[in-house]
Amino acid sequence: MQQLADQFKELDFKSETYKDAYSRINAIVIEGEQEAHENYITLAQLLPESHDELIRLSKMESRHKKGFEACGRNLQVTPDLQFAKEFFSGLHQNFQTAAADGKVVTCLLIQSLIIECFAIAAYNIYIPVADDFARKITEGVVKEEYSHLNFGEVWLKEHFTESKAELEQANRQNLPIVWRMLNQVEGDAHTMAMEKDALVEDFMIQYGEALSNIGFTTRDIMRLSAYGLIA
Ligand code: Y39
Ligand code: FE
Ligand code: FE
Ligand code: FE
Repeated sequence: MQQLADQFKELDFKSETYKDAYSRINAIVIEGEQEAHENYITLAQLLPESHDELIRLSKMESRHKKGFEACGRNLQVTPDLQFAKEFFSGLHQNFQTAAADGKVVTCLLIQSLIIECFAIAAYNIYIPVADDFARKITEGVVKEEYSHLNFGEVWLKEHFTESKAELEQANRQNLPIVWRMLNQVEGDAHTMAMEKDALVEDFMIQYGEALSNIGFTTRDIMRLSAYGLIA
């Protein structure tokens, strides 16, 4: 009943409650897009044969960032970028370490699978409850996120046999971090009419599909997904 009541409650985008939640969620998205931009530049260096395509993806990410900055300005919200940096620090650190070790499979799992699936889930859940300005921006962005996820899927599928062990290990290390991140923003997401259950469900569908496209069996996917639960 509470969910039904929430669903029909008008969202007041100008209220202090909404804007306070937005200052953190909007910052997370801006910081996420900035880090995604940097991550694709790093990946372009690690994968010379896909250099130009990855630079193209990195440029899309900076356009996404600009779009979401405009969404914040539109609501007269100042993004809490310090909060957002801390929010991403676990995945950021793991990506940096993997890149320094030349572990491209781990880098792709973190950015092109986990972070892209997180973005797709969040944007899909946000679109129906966004203000008109942000909805149009987010609709354009989410289409491109699917192409980023696709890059990771295609590369990892082509290198599945030799990547499998590293993918399992990177999944075990990073999936629990995503669960902790979701728990951290559950309250703010709720204020914006985005329910955690819906975010988790959408994330697991995207991530499970991606693992299946890469070559994992249903049995593997169940096992890999279970690491989210122990966060
Ligand atoms: O590839 C991308 O563009 C991803 C970086 C952007 C991350 C978006 C993270 C969204 C999480 C929002 C959490 C809301 C509950
Ligand atoms: Fe509620
Ligand atoms: Fe993006
Ligand atoms: Fe992306």
